[in-house]
Amino acid sequence: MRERLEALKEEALAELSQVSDAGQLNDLRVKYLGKKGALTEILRGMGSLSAEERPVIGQVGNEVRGAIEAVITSKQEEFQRLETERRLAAEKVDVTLPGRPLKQGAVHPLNRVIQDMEDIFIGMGYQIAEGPEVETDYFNFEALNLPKNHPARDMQDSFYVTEDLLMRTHTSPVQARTMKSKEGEVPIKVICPGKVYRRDDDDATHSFQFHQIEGLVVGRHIRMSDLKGTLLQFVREMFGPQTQIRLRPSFFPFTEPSVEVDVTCMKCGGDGCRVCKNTGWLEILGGGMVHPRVLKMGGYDPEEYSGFAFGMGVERIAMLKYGVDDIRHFYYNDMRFLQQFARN
Ligand code: 2U9
Repeated sequence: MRERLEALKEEALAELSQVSDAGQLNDLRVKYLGKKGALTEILRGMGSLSAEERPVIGQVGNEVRGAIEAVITSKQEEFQRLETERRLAAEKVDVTLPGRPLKQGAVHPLNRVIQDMEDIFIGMGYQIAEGPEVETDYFNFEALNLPKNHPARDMQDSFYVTEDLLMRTHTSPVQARTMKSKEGEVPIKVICPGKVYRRDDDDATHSFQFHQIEGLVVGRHIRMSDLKGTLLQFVREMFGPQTQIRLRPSFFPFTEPSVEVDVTCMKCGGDGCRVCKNTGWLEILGGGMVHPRVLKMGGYDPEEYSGFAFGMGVERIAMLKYGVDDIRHFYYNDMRFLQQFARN
């Protein structure tokens, strides 16, 4: 029996020395050391041994098992090491390679114009107010002196959500809400930037959705000259210190008197060109003294308080400032267009 065990050991070690992968190694473990393996098979014959021989052969059996196991373990470790080396080589990263360049984003030109305008008005002591884009009939029209039969309330001109709710057609309801929430306190100095909606066919100068910035000042002794000075300061910071303004009489339901405001053409400096249709002026603003009825509905006694308001379209100003000839460029998100506004 001892000879058979020694022979098994020699055979196993010889076979193990030829093994080239973990699968083969496991097969040999089963073959020699498994429950139904060759070693067990031989040791099963121990029953026929004498009491003296049994522990001796048992010892030899253990030595043979130990020798085979030792080789299997060391082979296993070797295969594991090779596998780790293989994986490390395969997954190697060259940290010295230059990185892939990340494209840097840029603020959208409309947001940039809004930010510039906000900065100018903040510099004059204004606060920024925002409000909902889905508005009630009351704040969008009624509180702004646009009564029920007013043509601007035509269903055809606005996006109605229900009979009483619509997409706001201007940012003026934000000022109306501001007055209500201030509960008669003065002064009010706010600008309201945001999206507005008109039911219109899109073309080069119209969009069903666009942006406005409107302003409202309410206090004691607020006069038309305050509006004029404010707007002059604004356009000089926005378009350059040589910019002039020109006020023409106009009409809005929420202001009385009302004005349309022209600025020196920023393309030709006032000499006359294609952009200003040879007038030297561009119309970019509207404004006026807040209508007494609007003050009253906002909770301010028009005998005691007065105010001015103004409004402008962000797209129009951005188009004039950057020489963009089609409003739709702002909404296509074409990188070739947007990239031109990146600050380097
Ligand atoms: C309240 C009181 C008065 C807001 C005003 C304008 C004149 C105006 C348009 C210019 C071009 C908007 O983008 S545009 O279509 N706006 O001319 N907006 S006064 O007057 C208000 C608003 C709210 C409570």
